[in-house]
Amino acid sequence: MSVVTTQMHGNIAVVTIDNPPVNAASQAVRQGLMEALHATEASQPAAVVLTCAGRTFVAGADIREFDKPFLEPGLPELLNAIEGATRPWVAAIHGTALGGGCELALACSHRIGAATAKIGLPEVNLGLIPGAGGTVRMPRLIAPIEAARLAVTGKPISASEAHKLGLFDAVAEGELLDAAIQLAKDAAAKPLPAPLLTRDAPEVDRATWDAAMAKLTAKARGQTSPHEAAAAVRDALDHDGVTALGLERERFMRLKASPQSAALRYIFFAERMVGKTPHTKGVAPRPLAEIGVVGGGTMGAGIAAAALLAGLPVTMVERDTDAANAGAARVEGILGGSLKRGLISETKHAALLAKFTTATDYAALAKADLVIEAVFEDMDVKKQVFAALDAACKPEAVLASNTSYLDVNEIAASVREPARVVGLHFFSPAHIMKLLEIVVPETVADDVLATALALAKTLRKLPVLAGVCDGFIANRIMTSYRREADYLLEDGALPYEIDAAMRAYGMPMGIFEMQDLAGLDIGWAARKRRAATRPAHQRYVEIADRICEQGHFGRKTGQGWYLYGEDGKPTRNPEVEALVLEEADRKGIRRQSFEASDIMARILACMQSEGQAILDEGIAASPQDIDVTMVNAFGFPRWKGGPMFQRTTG
Ligand code: 3H9
Repeated sequence: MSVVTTQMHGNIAVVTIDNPPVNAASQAVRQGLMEALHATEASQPAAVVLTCAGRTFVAGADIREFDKPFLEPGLPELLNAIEGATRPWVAAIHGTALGGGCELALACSHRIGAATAKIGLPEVNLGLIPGAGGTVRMPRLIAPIEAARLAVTGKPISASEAHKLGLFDAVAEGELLDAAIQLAKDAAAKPLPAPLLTRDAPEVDRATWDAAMAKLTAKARGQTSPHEAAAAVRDALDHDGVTALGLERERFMRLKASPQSAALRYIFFAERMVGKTPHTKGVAPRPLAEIGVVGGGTMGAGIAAAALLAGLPVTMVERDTDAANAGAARVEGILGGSLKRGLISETKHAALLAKFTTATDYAALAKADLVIEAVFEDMDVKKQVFAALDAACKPEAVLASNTSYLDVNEIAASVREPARVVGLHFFSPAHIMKLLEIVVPETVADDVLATALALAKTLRKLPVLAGVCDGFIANRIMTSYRREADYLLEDGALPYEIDAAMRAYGMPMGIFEMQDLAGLDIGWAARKRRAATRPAHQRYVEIADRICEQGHFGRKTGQGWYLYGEDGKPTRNPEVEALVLEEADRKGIRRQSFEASDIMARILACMQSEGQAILDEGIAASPQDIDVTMVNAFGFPRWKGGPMFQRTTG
């Protein structure tokens, strides 16, 4: 069947695109639309309604075609032709009209959205700018700064906002198609609006514009596409429509060939690939109606809040009433924050709290379908919790550990039915961080794994599957490059230099700032735990231990790798710098100076060799699992794809 079909509804032609899953504007769709345009230009219906089958309006150009030879007709030519139609074209938008889909809607003479529709120009997230007139037509339809906001931030907007801005002519109250046909009939009775491309661009004062763009691009760090998008919209204001279209095209083609766009497209598909495993193909997950959480500390409370915000009832168990109350206060704090920021309504806030209970007896978890343990990182403590869960929970309940390092095989072996144990490693703050490492013990049942993946989907998390080893994917690699950063200290760099090199590379934070933020005591405890099993030949740097021995645990004690004043800003810590020199001296190391690029080369090489070891041992199934983890757990710059992707680009 053709991906584009036309049917008459009275004297209105309804053109439908049907190209699952997201109606991407593939060559077949472009070809089909061009034919539909020619046919309707010949048959002259009163007007044309353009709609999509399935879950969404066109969600963009077909990104998979970007690496293949180009095939006619191009999207820009098609959209110019649609804009030149002699009959009104009404885009009837449901789901998400994104990128090329939004540009297609802009080429139509009218736009109507379902109340739940979203529209936007997310090309920047793929290292691109809109390439089919989005930066040129949008500022000729809505306020130019709002047009730039869409193109620079890549964030889609709701139907009501689109209506308010003038991007939608109407929001459908009932059936979208009926409302679109009505709008088409009304449009047919009036003169056609002038094509956007032929309109004059509004004047925007240069200083106002520059200030607005500086604000919009402030978070771009090393990513170039947001700056390019701002410049493209500016071009569109400074030139006539046709000239601006040519400039936009040149910019788009240059960016499409850029390493940043290659990396961003790679990570887009990688994020959709991970979390898929042949083990769960066709396997039904177990029910997930009630969740239990053991432990009300930062992690337990974050996990409970994440589950509540996803609509799941949660019972939290703590060892005594005081701890349960403290856990409840943490959860309430998180939900209160969501209310304050307008993310949830008063009614929803009250409904979520009504679904939350605390208890001090494991018997309260008797009905839970899945329980996540988030207690102190100690194998004996974990085993005690699992023994209690084994006794209290129903036999089919899934038992999960939020451990970030410990041997989940050993935890699984400690219960009567090891097949129901899985690792669910959340990242802090658990209600915000998208990544969820699903740690797969040898004994896990396929439907338990399917349940863990189903939970990730319900919580809108990004699941990555990891095998069992010390630290799994994320913390194993982090431990390894933290160690390399320690070697760099002794070899000649100072903490602030290493952090600056990492930030310059595009990480949000350096490794030492990050440790100060998390608390140095956590890593210290882990190092003490591993001391007995550390290979004798392994180089060991004692500087972090020395800092901890003095009671300095980072930000929370006002001192760590850095000093923290009243304003909380880190400043260089001379004591630490003296300690670094002392340690190097004690070991007889001749310190040398490092450029930022040398520092990053060593850290990156270390991430890559640990990543390769993780692949060789089968802990991660693919380089994509490692890259998605590094980008989402530690802010490895998305526009560099991840450490493993960097190997392929040289
Ligand atoms: C563009 O338009 C350039 C133009 O300005 C100029 C051109 C000249 N192409 O995310 P999901 C696949 S650039 C190909 O899991 P959801 C996706 O890989 C584009 N494939 O679903 C997945 O495949 P699989 C601008 C695509 O419901 C499946 O569809 N547009 C595309 O969570 C389902 O995707 C964008 O950047 C595509 N464009 O979210 C929008 N999009 O099943 C990108 C998706 O094999 N897309 N696939 O794993 C999205 O943001 C989300 O997919 C969307 C749906 C919100 C639409």
